[in-house]
Parts: sequence; structure tokens; C-alpha cells
Amino acid sequence: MEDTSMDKPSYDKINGHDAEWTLQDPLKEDDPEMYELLIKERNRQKRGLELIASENFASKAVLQTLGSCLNNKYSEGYPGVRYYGGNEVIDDIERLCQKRALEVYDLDPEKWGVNVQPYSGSPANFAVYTGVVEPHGRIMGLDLPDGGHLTHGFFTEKKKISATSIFFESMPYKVNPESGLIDYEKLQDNAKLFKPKLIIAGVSCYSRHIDYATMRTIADENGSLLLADMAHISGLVAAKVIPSPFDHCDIVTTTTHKTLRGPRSGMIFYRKGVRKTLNNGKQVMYDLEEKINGAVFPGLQGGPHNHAIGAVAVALQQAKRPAFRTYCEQVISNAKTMSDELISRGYTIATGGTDNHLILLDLRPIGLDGNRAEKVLEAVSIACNKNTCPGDKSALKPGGLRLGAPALTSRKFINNHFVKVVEYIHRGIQLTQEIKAASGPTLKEFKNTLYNDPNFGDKIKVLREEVEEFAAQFPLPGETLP
Ligand code: DSN
Repeated sequence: MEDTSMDKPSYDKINGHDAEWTLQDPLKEDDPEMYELLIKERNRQKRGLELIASENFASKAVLQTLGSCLNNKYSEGYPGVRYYGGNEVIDDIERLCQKRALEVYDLDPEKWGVNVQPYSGSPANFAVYTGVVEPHGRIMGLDLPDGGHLTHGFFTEKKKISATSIFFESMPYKVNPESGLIDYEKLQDNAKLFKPKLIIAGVSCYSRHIDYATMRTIADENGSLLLADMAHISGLVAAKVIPSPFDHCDIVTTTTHKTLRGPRSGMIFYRKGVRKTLNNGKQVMYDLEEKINGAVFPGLQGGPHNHAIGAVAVALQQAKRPAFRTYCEQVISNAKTMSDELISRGYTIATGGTDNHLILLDLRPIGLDGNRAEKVLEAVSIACNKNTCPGDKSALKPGGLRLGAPALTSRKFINNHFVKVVEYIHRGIQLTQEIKAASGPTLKEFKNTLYNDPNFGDKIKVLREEVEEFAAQFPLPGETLP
């Protein structure tokens, strides 16, 4: 019989059905299937060697903020001007995040502003383009096969791949195929002809410092805005262990989860105040603030992800501490060790080394490619990604591997541990060569041999177990699961 009692309100019975809306059960009890998957992924992260240059392990404080009540709130608009009530705390959180973002990069709030609402780096870049470049206006970014990012305007002969190349006119600049270094001279020549509205100084796979001063000169020669996409290096810039783009750029975008070690989110910094003083003494002011804020919201996004913004604020506070600088110094040192060790084993590293958190291992000189090596390393619990090398024609047939140090350095790996990591990579690459020699010419045949040939199965197992035993000794930061 239906319980209609008013003095004992209960959700236990609604229309005679069980309805246990406690909303308080831990994940393990509420959704054991998802819990098992989370544990599985946590264990994969723990027993593997994470070398994907764009990944990191966020701290417990960051993950706690990310998994907090901030997730529940809608707050379209900006602090003080929201389209929903109840945002007084959210306003404080967003303002705190903005303040910390400016402080971390030593920016004067009179000269720089920051939008912390972009959901991640790609939306941040697109917001900048829509904000400051007219439809079909011209953009120049580093080509994807040369180490640029998709959102910097990637297209092929057959297809416009990135929305940036669909809605804007994109002309890429390149690296020198011999040295692997950005060809600033050619960029300068082409920019003079193309007259871009915006030039992007930013990379996804480039192990050397960017010459922002030269790019500023090129931008000024053509009346272009200069955008730095510092997503990969924003932690290193915060720690002041590599040159800062802020000295030379008009706009700076970033993700917050790579070397910065925060949650997955994005930020856009823009200049404010006087842009230049004309000969007649008249001042020309920057007009980026309104354009960029309007492009993020209401232009492209709805409600900001307040849990992410809160967690970014936590990561920014961590990035101000001396320990973060020590971490970033160790990241660079570990990447150098990886590079030196591979070179001493006869491998080729694009540009001959690294100044930052990553290296690009060129496998073409030993007759291998990134696709095959990535698959074998994955099978032995080493995560990295295939990457094009200077001179590669197609992003689908990459000649090398991108290897990054940020994640393992967060697990307190130091140089001698990276010597060991390189030994495992080397053994994985030797196995790749053996498997390639024993299989047909296609990638499909290679994978078939890798996964199904019992001879290789045993060898893979031996190496994987060694890798996992080694990796599992290092605690995983940010543990939130019981
Ligand atoms: N996907 C990131 C990277 O791996 O570099 C960039 O967005």
C-alpha cells in the first residue's frame, strides 16, 4: 500500500517503488562497474611509464576541487555580471583564479588581463581567432607535421582538417628539415607576402626555445598580432626556467594540465592599456579585452566549468611555490638525460637535444617508424605517442616518437631513473625491429605478429613485467580513490 504519511517524509517509497535517493553512497557502492574501471585505469597509470609529453599527474588538492560542489553551479557571465543568481562564492573563486594567474606570470593587472573560462586549449585558441580575426582573416602557425598544433590552422592538400583552416585562411610556417629548427627567415619572407592578422608562436612537439623576440619583429613588420600558445610549457614558464612569451606577445593561451599540472582547462591572457604611441603623441590602446571575453562568452561557450576554474586556482598557487620550480628544473634535467642516453645508444634526436620537457626521437635512421614503435612500447606498459619528424610528409606516417618527462617527474623520477627508462625504451625498440623483420610489410601484419605470435608474446611479457615492477615502486600523486 502506498505510504502517504506526511509526518515521516521519505523517498524510500515513491508510488510504491523503491527509490533510494541518498546521493551519498561512495562510487564503489553506487556504481561498482564504473568504480572497477577507475581502479583499472588508476592501476594502469601506476604500473606504467607515462611519457606522453602533454600529460601529468594532478595533485590531490586539485582533484578534490575538481570533484567538488563547484561542479553544480551555473554562472554564465563574468564575476559581478552573471545571468544566474547565487554566484557570490563563484565570483570570488573566479577572481582568485584570475589574480593567481596574473601573479604566477608576474603580470601587472594594469597591463594584462586573463580569461580563465575556456574549457581547454583548443577552445581557447578558437576564441582568440574569432575574437580578433575577421571571418576568413589570415593566420600563420607552425605546421602540424613540423610540431605545431591542429588548432594552429592545419590542412592538407586533400582536406581542411582544423576548423581554424575552415573559418580562417591559414598559411603554415615550417621547421628547417635538416636542423629541425623553426625557419624564422622563411616565416619572415612569407609573412611579408601573406600579411597575416595573427601569427602564432606555439608548439606541440618542439624541444627548443621559441625566439619570441624575432617573432615580435616579424609581427610588427606586418601589423600582425602575436599569439603565444604556451600550452606545453606553461608550467616551465611559471617556474621561470625557460624564456617567457609574455615579454613579446599580445595574447597568450594555455591549457592548464600539462607542465602546469592542474585540471584540464584553459586560459587566455591578453594585453590591456597602451598598445603604441604615434609620432604625433597620440596613444593607441589595446582593444583585446572586450573582444576576447566576448568571444569566450557568449560567443563560443555557455556556463564556465567552475570546478575546473577552482582547481586551476589551486594549481596556480602550487606553481608559485619553490617546490614547483624544483620540479620544473628536474623535468628539464630528466628530458636532457633521456636525450643524452638515447644519443649515447646511437639514436637520433631531432634538433640534437632539448631545452624543455620533451624530446623527439627520430626512428627513420634505423628503418623504423613511430606507429610500430608506439604499439610495442604500449604493449610493455610504456605510454608515448608517434610523432612526425622534420621532413615527414604526412601526419599519418610519422617517423618518430615524442617522449616527455613531466608526468614521471611528478612521480619523483630523477636522472638515474630516466637512465633506466631509456634502457626499457631501447629494449622495446629492439623488439620492434625484431617483430618488423618477422612480419609482412603492412602495419596490420606487424600488429598481427605483435599480438599473436607466441615467440614475441613471451618476450613482450618479460619486458612488460620488468617495466611494471619498476614503475610500481613510485607512488602515484593525487590518489582520491579508496
Ligand atoms: N593533445 C595535446 C598534445 O598532446 O600535445 C595538445 O593538445
